[in-house]
Amino acid sequence: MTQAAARHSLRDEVAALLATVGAAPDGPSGGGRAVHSPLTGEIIAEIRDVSASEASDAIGRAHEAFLSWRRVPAPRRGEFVRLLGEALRANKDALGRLVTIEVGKIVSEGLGEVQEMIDICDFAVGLSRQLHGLTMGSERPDHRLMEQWHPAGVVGVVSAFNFPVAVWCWNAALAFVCGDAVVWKPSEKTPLTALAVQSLVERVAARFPEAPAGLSTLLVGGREVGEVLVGDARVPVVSATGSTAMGRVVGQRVAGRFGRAILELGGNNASIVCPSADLDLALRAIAFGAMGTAGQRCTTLRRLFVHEAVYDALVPRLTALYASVPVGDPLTSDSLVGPLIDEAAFAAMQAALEEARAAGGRVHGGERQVEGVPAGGFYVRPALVEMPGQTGPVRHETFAPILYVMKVRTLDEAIGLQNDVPQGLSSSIFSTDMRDTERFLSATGSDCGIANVNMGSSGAEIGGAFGGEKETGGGRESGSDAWKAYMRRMTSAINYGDAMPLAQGVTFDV
Ligand code: UN1
Repeated sequence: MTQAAARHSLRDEVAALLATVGAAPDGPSGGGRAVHSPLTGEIIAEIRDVSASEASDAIGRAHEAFLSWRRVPAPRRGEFVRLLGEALRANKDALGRLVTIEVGKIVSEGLGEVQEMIDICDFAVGLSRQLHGLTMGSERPDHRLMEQWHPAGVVGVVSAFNFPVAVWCWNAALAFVCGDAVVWKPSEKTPLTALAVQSLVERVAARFPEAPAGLSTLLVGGREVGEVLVGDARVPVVSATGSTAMGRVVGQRVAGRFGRAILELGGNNASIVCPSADLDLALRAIAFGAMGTAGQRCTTLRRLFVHEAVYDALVPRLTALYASVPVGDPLTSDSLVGPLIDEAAFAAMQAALEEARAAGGRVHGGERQVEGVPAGGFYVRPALVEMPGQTGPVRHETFAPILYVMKVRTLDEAIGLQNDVPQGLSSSIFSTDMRDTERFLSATGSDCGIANVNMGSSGAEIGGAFGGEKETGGGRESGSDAWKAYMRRMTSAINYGDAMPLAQGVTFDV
């Protein structure tokens, strides 16, 4: 096939996939935003941005939708999410393939992302019958003290390119069962998967009598559109995923109007390998954690602390894996590492590697790969960098497959180094000694939102709360009781007696 023919077919395939999920190709098309596939760099669609005033109008409609959706019983809202999960199941292959083409993930990870959406829908369906509050014993006679959770309002979701649809679904599935409307601003780099999902939601909503127009809204656009969403007081909850720089702006803006921000920002995730570790297992977990999704997960493993007793047994094997891992077209089944999202990501990776070299790092891999990969994409060999210490680029998140490896002498030293960065998302330990693992999970261990044992830092299940501390932003999404952030809590004291005793023994006899 000639290159021109190949180019033509990728664009055609995207149009066909969008049609499969019912997204009208003439939706917001014909506009000025060119969407590129990282596979080849080619333009796969052009779509139109919404204007700031269109965004504001859409928020108004979402607010109206909330006013009626909040009256629909929660289990019935759960039924809506169940149907969304069914639609996702039916369209898993098409949507997963679209994720691969728009983001560059390998096929298995594209499908995994859709599975994550299905999983959170299932979770939310169950949750729709468990939006429970507490009843507390009152200190006053003939009184009851209780709390209820009520829908919060419009939830704004700002999502990143690397999980273009799953992270929306973490937020949206919970928000829908919680009685909220959702307004979504996806990454500028990945509007097509968002269009596809929006189309599925609209199809479900069209068959669901209680679903009001405006329950789920997609706002394709750039920074101005995001600013409208973040600044609008009709949006009480803003859930934003992306860089720490973005989160710092969003968090302050939302706090300035007393809204609630759920922030899921940069990670600089670490694993510790102890002397007792199962090295075969550790090797596989580290490989997926550091190289999976071409190092473009917020949970990607970026720092590895290896005890000196096992350093020479582990690191040469890891280096050999790095040299042999298949990099290439993510649509083919033998690739494990697809392309970076764009040229800027490649440039940032090269700059970080330069910095690492200047700081005394020994770099294995990291160069652009052009042989055996589609032309036009930014395919790189994953880089493993043996560092003399935790300096320079090791302290930052570079969204690329770079693993910094450092030798440590004790677990205390490893935990200290692990925690001594501004970010606090995910972490893990490899050890078969329960004293190591319990210490790692204790209050004096990992300071991250996620701390795993004998597994990597990435690939969390939806059942747990997801998020991290410090510059990661402190928000929690997905499972456990993360739903509470999408509701408002009402505390009520009820006096069913004849007297009117005051709390704290206060007297006020009028
Ligand atoms: C992200 O990269 O923003 O834990 C989300 C994981 C995935 C989600 C990552 N379940 O790696």
